[in-house]
Amino acid sequence: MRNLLLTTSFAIALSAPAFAAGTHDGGHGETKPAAMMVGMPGDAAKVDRTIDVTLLENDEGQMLIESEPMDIKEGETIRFNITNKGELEHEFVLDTVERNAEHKIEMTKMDMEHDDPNRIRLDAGASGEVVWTFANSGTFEAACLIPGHYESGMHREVAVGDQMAQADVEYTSGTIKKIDAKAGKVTIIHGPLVNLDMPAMTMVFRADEAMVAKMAEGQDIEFVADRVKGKLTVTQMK
Ligand SMILES: [Cu+2]
Repeated sequence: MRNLLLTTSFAIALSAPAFAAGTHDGGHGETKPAAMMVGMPGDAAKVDRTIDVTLLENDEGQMLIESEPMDIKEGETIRFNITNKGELEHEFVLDTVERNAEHKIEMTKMDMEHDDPNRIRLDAGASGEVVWTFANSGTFEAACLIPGHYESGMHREVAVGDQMAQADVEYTSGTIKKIDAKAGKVTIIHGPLVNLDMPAMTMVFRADEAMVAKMAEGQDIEFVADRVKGKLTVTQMK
């Protein structure tokens, strides 16, 4: 028995992240690191931008985490504005794919309601927020770890880093349909926007004054668009 106990606590110690220098919370006896790979709790007064997130089930039996692509710059503090529009309880957890997988297994053994800053649990119709600072670049995950939900589709990639910006920017062809110089908006009929994970369509983009000055309605362009302060914006054009 004594041996078994020792082995168990040894296994728990091993599974904790190497940099777990952090605080202890009552929870389920696990050491909670102050700083996780995915980052740390953000300062609500220093939010860089807000990402709206919807948790829901659909008629096809899928459960989804819907939002704009979670492409985040290293060091950015994001307010995830989360609404459960489903009929079931859901949660939103930010972590590494590996740790989510571990916690998912724990959740199948016991449906634990955690109170950690990287996660929130919402009743049907409820909304809430998670403010998080992404300190490290890498690929992380937003997920619902309630048994069965992850498998039904409740996970979404969170890409942190400027790998995308530094990679060869891919220009997309488009035709300018309409310009609203005053509002700083242009409507572009465009091909697929790979970096934004968007198919070909006609869409309104923001463009600054200098960019608008180079544009004319009916003009065929090659351009790059990205999210700037949450708005789709033409950042480069040729
Ligand atoms: Cu769920």
